[in-house]
Amino acid sequence: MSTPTIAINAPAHVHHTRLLAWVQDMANLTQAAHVHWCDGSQAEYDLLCEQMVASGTMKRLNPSKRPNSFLACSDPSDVARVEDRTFICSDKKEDAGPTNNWMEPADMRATLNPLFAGSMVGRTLYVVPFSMGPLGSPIAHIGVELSDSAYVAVNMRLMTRMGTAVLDVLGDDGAFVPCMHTVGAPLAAGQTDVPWPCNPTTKYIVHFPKTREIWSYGSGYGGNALLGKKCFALRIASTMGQAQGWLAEHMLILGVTNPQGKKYHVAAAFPSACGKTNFAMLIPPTGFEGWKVTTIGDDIAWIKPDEQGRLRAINPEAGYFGVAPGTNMQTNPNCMKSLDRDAIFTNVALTDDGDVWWEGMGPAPAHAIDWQGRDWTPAVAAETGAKAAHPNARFTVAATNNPALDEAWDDPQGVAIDAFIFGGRRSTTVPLVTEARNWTEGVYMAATMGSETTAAAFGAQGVVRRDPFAMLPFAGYNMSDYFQHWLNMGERLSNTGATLPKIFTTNWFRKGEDGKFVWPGFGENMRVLKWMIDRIEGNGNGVEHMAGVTPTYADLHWDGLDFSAAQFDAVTSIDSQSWRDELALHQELFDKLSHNLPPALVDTKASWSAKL
Ligand code: O2Y
Ligand code: MN
Repeated sequence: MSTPTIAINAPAHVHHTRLLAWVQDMANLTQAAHVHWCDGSQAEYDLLCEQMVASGTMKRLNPSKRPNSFLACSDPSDVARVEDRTFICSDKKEDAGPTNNWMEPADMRATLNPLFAGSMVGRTLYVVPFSMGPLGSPIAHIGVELSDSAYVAVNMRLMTRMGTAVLDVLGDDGAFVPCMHTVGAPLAAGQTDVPWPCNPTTKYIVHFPKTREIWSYGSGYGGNALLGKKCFALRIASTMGQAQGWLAEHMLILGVTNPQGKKYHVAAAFPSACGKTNFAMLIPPTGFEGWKVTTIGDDIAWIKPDEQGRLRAINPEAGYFGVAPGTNMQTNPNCMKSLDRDAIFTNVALTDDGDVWWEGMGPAPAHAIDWQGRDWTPAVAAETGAKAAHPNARFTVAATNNPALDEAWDDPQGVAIDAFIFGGRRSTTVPLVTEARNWTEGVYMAATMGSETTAAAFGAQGVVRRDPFAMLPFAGYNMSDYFQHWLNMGERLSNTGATLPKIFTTNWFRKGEDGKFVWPGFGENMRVLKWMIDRIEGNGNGVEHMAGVTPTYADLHWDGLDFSAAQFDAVTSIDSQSWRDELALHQELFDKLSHNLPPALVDTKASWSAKL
């Protein structure tokens, strides 16, 4: 049965035949009531926010406390990325690998087509053209998201370069990644909408790497719906990087300038809950007068070799979608200042004076409305454990609000990377910082990095969950092939004679016998960063051990911090039995990833083992 043709209202200046045909096909498939092409203007943003305030999706916060800011609260069934509903539909199952959900592409299309058919009845389809990376940058790529969520449209304006200028760069025939999104909640005639439409039972986040398409059904939240972020910038982009010889990584990028004015750039991968945004916005502590840390990106890096073989990185995003709980003026002052205005908060609490609050922000208000719209008081919380904010509550804010934004954050050429850092969360075994002796050893360290689970997240506390390169949920192809791609990149670049970035691992989370963290973390991580720079400059010392090079107490700069040699030993010592156990766990990972596992990694493990 044929469906009515929907008027797509394309702007007169759009002559991109494939884009127009795709928008027409998708409008017909979803039977959207209206089609709106986003121009990315402030006026459009303001209007969409006003409409969402009127419909109950968002509340405007008190303008005298937090100008031009809003609170959205999601359906309780729609609060985080859904990894078990995320699929990589490569032609062959082994190309998705054992760490991804897979379905045969034709079967997945047969599943999705009836779900998307009529899915936007009664809703507006927003056409959201966006650039991941500075407009026109040789490292950037373009996507177009079609979504029936105004919340997605306004968040995409904060998180990406979005609107008419992107269509201009796309021209009549430019390449774009089609990103199809519906909340999966069509509105029948006369049916009243809910504040957060979504499909409470059916969700699919689907990637087709061969055709570079994304299809997302049923969720309006975060990484499930803002398709430029994890879906495009990591899963699809990692497959593009593999094919084209570049890297799409789950990494922050920061600049660090020493008192002499020399600047370095570091890209760092940390799994969730390891302080990634805090590190990206670090403020050098007492004892580091004259040092400056600036943010290029807080979550994702696209890294391509330039003509000299140097790796140059851009942040493909233009904003931050950070975790609110735990963010405060001590843990991350730059982030808090970024949120003073022009922010969208999702699933935090609303205070009686029209501001926001979350656990770990500062003193609790006497009363608030929690993220589910219920009364919340500290007494209720003490009695029932009720949280005012959801633990995965988020803020969305443009990067330009960050007082520590790097002057090169929008440079189309990107910044030259001097070092990669891979960090895990381990209470034992892994030292505060270790430098890899060569690229292959660095790839091994990154491939085997792990974090201890927290009870809230995974049911069992203290179990080490391997998260290679912090990419476990984000690699768009087989993880062993991804390791090989990193090894190939290293070989290719060293063949050009270029100096490869150094590779380090960090672990800020070693605990003492009292069960408390020993390393103070936050701004004090600057001491570790300085040691890395000393090593890059060839004037930093360290001791070699079975797993790389780690500084001695004397090798770090201690001005301004009272930290004893015994405490330092507690965060850097190598315990042979713990490392034997650790290497046995690496073997478990390698057994799981045995298909195409690079032999160079097996050899590195053997060489570490032989040194024990
Ligand atoms: O739960 C979500 O949808 C967001 S997950 C996220 C958001 C920003 C940065 N990183 C992440 C992540 O899971 O790594
Ligand atoms: Mn992330």
